[in-house]
Amino acid sequence: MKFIFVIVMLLPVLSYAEEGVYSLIIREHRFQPAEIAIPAGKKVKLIVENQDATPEEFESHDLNREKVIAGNGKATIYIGPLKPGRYSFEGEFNPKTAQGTIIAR
Ligand SMILES: [Cu+2]
Repeated sequence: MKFIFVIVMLLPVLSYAEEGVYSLIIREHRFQPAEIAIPAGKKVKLIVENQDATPEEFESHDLNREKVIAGNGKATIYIGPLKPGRYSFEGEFNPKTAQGTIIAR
């Protein structure tokens, strides 16, 4: 009985992991990693953690996304489903250094 209870409790966690969650860090006005590979044709969740003290804006014309992330803050951005290809994004407040690419394949 206890064993079944544990499995039921784990189910939401397992399905959450299957959804496809990707982490992106902003540090010293750069994205880490600068390239993220995701599966094409699937909706994915991108969690962006800004470790800088200043705000940054995740901006992507390719992905049609724009979101301000407070200094030392976090934001969740849903992307996709995407066709295979490369999709660039940048930190609009620091575009000289904050550049990245999503690769859907
Ligand atoms: Cu913008």
